[in-house]
Parts: sequence; structure tokens; C-alpha cells
Amino acid sequence: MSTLVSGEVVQQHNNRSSCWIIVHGKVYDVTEFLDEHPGGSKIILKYAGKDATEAYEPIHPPDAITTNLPKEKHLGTVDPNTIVQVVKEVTEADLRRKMLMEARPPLEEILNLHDFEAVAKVVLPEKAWAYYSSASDDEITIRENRLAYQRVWFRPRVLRDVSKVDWSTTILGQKSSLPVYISATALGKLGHPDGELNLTRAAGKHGVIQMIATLASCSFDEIVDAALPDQTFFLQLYVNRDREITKRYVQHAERRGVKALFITVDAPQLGRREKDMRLKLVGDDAGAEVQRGQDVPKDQGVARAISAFIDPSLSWDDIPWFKSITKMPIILKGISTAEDALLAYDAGVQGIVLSNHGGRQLDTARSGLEVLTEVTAALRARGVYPSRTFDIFVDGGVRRASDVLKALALGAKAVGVGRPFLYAFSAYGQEGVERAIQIFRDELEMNMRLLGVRTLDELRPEMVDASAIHSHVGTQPEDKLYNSTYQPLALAAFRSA
Ligand code: PPY
Repeated sequence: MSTLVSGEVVQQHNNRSSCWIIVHGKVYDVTEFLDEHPGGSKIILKYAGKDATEAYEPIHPPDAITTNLPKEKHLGTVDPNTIVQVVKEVTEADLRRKMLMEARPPLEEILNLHDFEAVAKVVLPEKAWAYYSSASDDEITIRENRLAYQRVWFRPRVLRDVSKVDWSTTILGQKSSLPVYISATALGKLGHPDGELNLTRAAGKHGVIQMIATLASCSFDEIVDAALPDQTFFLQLYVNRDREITKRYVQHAERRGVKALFITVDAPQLGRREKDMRLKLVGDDAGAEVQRGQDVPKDQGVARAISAFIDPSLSWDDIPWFKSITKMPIILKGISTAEDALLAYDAGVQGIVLSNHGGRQLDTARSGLEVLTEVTAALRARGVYPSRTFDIFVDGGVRRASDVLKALALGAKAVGVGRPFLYAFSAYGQEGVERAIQIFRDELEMNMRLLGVRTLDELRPEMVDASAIHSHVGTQPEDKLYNSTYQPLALAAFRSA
């Protein structure tokens, strides 16, 4: 039985020379870990002698503390009878958020995916919105991801008896009710206490495939345990500098029935997301104190602080090793040129995701949709397109079923959607995700009828005019809904007097 530790005793260890914290009802001595904490010591010290669960939960896997801290530092369970309640102080921001949640538009008034983003922008805690919405540098690519879809126009066919339309498909041999999969996004508990489980429950119910993120707030097993018996998952992988950790993680996922491995290849270093970084400079915990020259990385933002484990030495030479440790199909996520698409083909992987990581990595990289046209041309010139063994996926900027149909007409097998689902559950939990899926269904039905296709196989490149896709100048129709939710970058702020 675990030792009982009284709340009063925990409270006495509230400083740098002796720092105890409570996480999930357990007491830990983190004094010697302070300087090793990737997010810096300052944030831990804020919770010295207190319950840190709420701050810990969204940004750590549940077992991070138990695996990183030597056993002798696990001091026991907080005695529920003696605990001096370290009740979280209800801040003004909490009260405001509660009020805003109560005033949200009812779900039936959410008509499109932009609506979720607009609600999320208002109700999310500032840091969560900054982390989720941010993109790199001047945020040109995140906006280009939307614009690219508007440079492609439909060439609809008529009189084709579209009384029945069917948008179901198979993705990497797995049934999917939509040609859309839920792409990996990290830190779901910043947006909702159930985090990624909202996605799992909705996806299971509606036959949609979820890609589990290495950096999800919920652990891999929690997610898989919440699934229906035959629910399909893919796994997104950040490759660890310690390949043994990666091997264990991948093989565990395969044993638990994950059907494909998406290796992220566009993030040897994390992009500078200034909205996220800016908030850390002026925000509370790592903020003011940090600027006074303490030891916390000064301007890292949530993401950069926890990305140190990612291996920047990953290269094409590593692909055979991945093939040797798993039988799952391997897909490289984050390809942006025909040259790399051909290398991926030659490396014998089963597919690629044309992606710029939602505009969060190399700014002014092109959109996946634009890259798609050059990739299919290059593969065709090689005589290897279309292929049954090599699939092309696209993600970034998809907000409408019309976007999905354009990508499929141009050769994508399916598209990934990340932020919109994240915003849907941040604002409305599982029901929000279900509504988002329903919106895709409704829009697919209408757009397929109007385009003159009954099944996704009937989509053809001739059904779109993509002749302007490479043009980055000229007038564009304005995307009013998107622009009204898009939050411009902020400039340096004065300190308040
Ligand atoms: C991203 O934020 O774009 C991610 O891919 C997730 C992430 C989160 C924290 C560190 C590294 C990557």
C-alpha cells in the first residue's frame, strides 16, 4: 500500500531547496528534477507544495512523471483526510470562460467548420488558442493553404442521375465512411478536459479514422482503450533521438491494432510560432519572472519547450530500419516536392502526405494541394501513377467538402483534417466532432450531386480547372468567413506600467 502523506507536509516543501508537488493525487519530490524539466523550473516552482495536476495534464503524457522520476522520489498518496485543500483559485479568466461557454451558439446553429473556429477563438483559454491557431513566422503558408483551394475551380458534369451518392472509401485498406481522416494534433486537453477522447468517441461512432498523435494529451493506451472493437487508428510518429523508445512505441501500437504509421518528416526543428511564443513572454507562469533573466527558456511557447526529444538527424537512410521494426504500412507525412515524392516511392514506403504541417513549419512553403499537381505529374512521368501500392494524401486548409473533392479529383486518396476537429471539441466536446463529421457528409452529398459524381472513383482531374494553382499573384476572391476568424499576428507589447 502506498504511504499516506498529509497535505500540510506537502505544503511545507514549497521552494527550490525542497519542492514537492501533487499530480493525480500522488506526491512527488521534484527538487532534483527542477533543472532537468524541459519546460524549465519556474513553472514547477509555481506549484511547489501544491496540486499541479491541472497544469500538468494537458501537456504531459499521464506517465511522464512516473517514468522520469526515480522511484524513491515517489513519496506516496496524499492523505485525503488531512489534505489542506490546495483548491485552485478561480480566476477572472475562468469565470469569463464559463460565462462564454454558456453563451455559445447552440450546436444546430453551427453550419460550417469556420463556425467552430470562431467559437473556439472566443471560449478557449488564451494559451490554448495561441498554441492551436499559431503558425510559423509571418503565417503566410497557413493562409495560402486556404487560398490554394480557391485557385482551383470546378468543371461540373450534368445529367448523370445522381439520386444516389456514396462518399465512403478505403484508406490504406481500411474502410472509412469519409474520404477524410482526423489528422494528428497535439495537446488536446488544452482545449477540453477529455482531450483526444472526444475524437475517438465521435470517430468510432461515425466510422472515421483517427490518427493518434505522439504528443496527444491522452496516452496512446487511453485512446485505444476508449475505442469501439473494430475502430481503425493510424499513428503519427515523432522519431525519438533514442531509437529504442521509438521502436517500443511503434511495436506497441502495432500490437494494439494500429493500421498505419505516419512518420512526420517536416519537423527536424519546430517552427517559430510567434503567437504561442509571444504569450509566454507576457503571460503569467513562464512570463514576467522569465524576462527577469531566470533559467527558463525565455521565448519557447508550449510547443518548443517539449520538442527536444525529436531527432533532427532523421534521414532517408533510416527508412529501412522503420521497415524492419514494423509490418504496418509506412507513410511519410510532410512531403513538399516532386523530388522527395519520388525518393519516397523509391524507398518503398506505402504513401506520402503532402503537407506543410498546417503552416506551422517552413513559412512560405507551398500548399499540399499545389504540390499534389507536380507530384502526380512526376510519378506519371516515371510510369508509376496511378498506383495501387503508393497512396498520396493531402492536408492543410481543408474546411469544405468542395476542398476534399478538389484534392481527390487531382489524385489524393483522402485528406487530413486537423484543427477544425480540434476546434470542434474545444467548443462542444464529442458532439462538436460529430457535428463536424455530419457537416462533411452534408456538404459531400450536395457537392457530389452538383459535380455529377456518384462515387469517389468517378472523380477525374478534368472535373477541376487547376491551371492557376501555381500562380501566387493576382486577385483572389476573398474568403470572408476564414478571414473573420483569422487572428493577425501581434507586434511586441509594452509592459503594463
Ligand atoms: C505542432 O505543434 O505542430 C506539433 O506537431 C506538436 C508538437 C507539440 C509540441 C512539441 C513538438 C511538436
